[in-house]
Formats: sequence, C-alpha cells, structure tokens
Amino acid sequence: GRHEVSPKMLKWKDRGTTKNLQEVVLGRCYNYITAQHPELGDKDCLKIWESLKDAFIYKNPCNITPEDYQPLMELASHPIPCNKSLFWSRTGDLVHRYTKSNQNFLTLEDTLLGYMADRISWCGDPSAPGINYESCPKRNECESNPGSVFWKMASKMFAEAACGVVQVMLNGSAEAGAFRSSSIFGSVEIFNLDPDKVSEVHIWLMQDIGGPQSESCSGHSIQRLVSILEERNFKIICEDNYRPVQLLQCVHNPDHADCRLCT
Ligand code: N1C
Repeated sequence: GRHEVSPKMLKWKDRGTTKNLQEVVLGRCYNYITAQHPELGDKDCLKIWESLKDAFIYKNPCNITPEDYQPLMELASHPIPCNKSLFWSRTGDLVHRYTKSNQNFLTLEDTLLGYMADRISWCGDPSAPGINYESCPKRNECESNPGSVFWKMASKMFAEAACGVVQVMLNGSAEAGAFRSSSIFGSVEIFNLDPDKVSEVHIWLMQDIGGPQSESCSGHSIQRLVSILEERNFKIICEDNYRPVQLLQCVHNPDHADCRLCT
C-alpha cells in the first residue's frame, strides 16, 4: 500500500532480549546439569528460570537492583574447587577456548550461572508483555540495567568463592592497557578476593600472535594491578605469553615464529 510500515521505535541502544529466552535458558540449564555436571542433579532449572524472569519482567530496565537477582544467585550457585578460578578481561574468546581444552580451570561462564547467561541479553518493560525484544539499555544509557547488574553480581560472587591460587588472563595487545580499573575485573573481582582464602594471583598476559605488543609484565597498568594486589597481601606472579595458552593462539598462526617449536 501507500503507507510504509514504520519500524518500531528503538527505545534503547543495545540489542533486545534474546528470542526464545525461556527455552534457551532452560536448555542451557538442563544441558549443564545433565550432560556436564551430574553432581548438581538437585538443581531445579524451572525455578532458576522463574527467578531470572522475576528479576526483570515488567520492570523499568534502568532500575534493576542486586536484590532483584538475589533469589537467582542463591538457586544457581554451586561450589568451585580451589586453584581453578580463572578471571579475565578483554580476552573473552581466548579464555573460553582455553577452559574448553583444559578442565583444570573454570571461568564464570563455566559455572551454571555464567553458562546460562553467556552472550544472551534480556530486559523488561513496564507494559505488556513485560519483556522488550526490540532493544535494551546500554551501560552508558543507565548503569542499573539487567545485564550490568547481573554480571557485576555474578562476578562478585565468583570472586568471593575463589580459594588457593587464582589466575587472570589479560590482553597485552589492548590499546587502553592490559589492566583497566573500570573493568569488572578491576573494579569488582580484585576487591572481592578473600585474602584469607586466596594465596596467590597468577597473571597470564597474552599478546596477539604478530599483533601489537602494547604491554608486557613490566608495563604500567600491570604494575598498578600488582601494587593493588600486593597491598591486599596476595603473592603475585606475572607471566608473559603463558605457553599453554599461546599454543592455542598458534592453532590459527602455525607458521609464525612465536609458534615454532625451535627458534
Ligand atoms: O569487565 P571485564 O571484561 O573485566 O569482565 C570480565 C570479568 C571476568 O573475570 C569474569 O569473571 O568479569 C566476569 N565477567 C563475565 O564472566 C562476563 N561474561 C560476559 C564479566 N562480564 C562478562 N560478560 C560481558 O562482557 C558483560 O556484558 C560485561 O560488561 C563484558 C565485560 O567484558 P570485558 O570488558 O572484557
């Protein structure tokens, strides 16, 4: 006809709620428990989904509070073995490839809570149907959006649960520096490690193969991180291009000098 259908007004700048959110979250929950972690068999995935839904539906997506997520956090939490916690910042793809190939380490996305929420999005709307599938607020539109509040809270719990030796994978090719105090790692996780439970922090500083060598273990932002952690009484070891992880990068760059066995 002569009248164009106008695209629905996009209220927010981020992508909207993931289609089929309920099925995706339930499927991931059942997969995590039945196929990967049978020891968590008493978890109630339906209740977990309902507590996630209740945290945000029909709510203003700029007014989410940690209290909204408290029931979900309690239902989904489970023990994490000592010496296995692996934190990261700006290395999301590499770190998750690494934990898939090495069962000795666990990122937040390898716990039930992080596994269910990884790379999906969700937010509410005060009017029916209570879920906004068109758009969700970005962090710079409002801090207290469902995603930011969720990841901050899940990251805080993940850090509080850590014990023994913990590791963090940082990006030595990042332009803004490997350690940023505004990141979730820099603002939430390091301050929620318990010095009575965590003895050492091992930093794995990974540069892209052939990429910019923006920062090494002697770099400025790493020195800032080391002094914050030393002040909190942790023993620190920083390793440039930790070889077990570099070998995974080499899968895509087998002929590069850094990847050859004899140099
Ligand atoms: O802000 P960051 O990194 O330092 O956050 C990463 C840090 C990790 O150690 C995780 O334990 O905080 C935890 N974490 C996640 O696991 C996670 N999965 C997905 C924090 N954020 C996470 N996301 C999304 O990526 C989320 O939307 C958040 O804002 C970004 C953080 O990525 P970053 O800047 O690389």
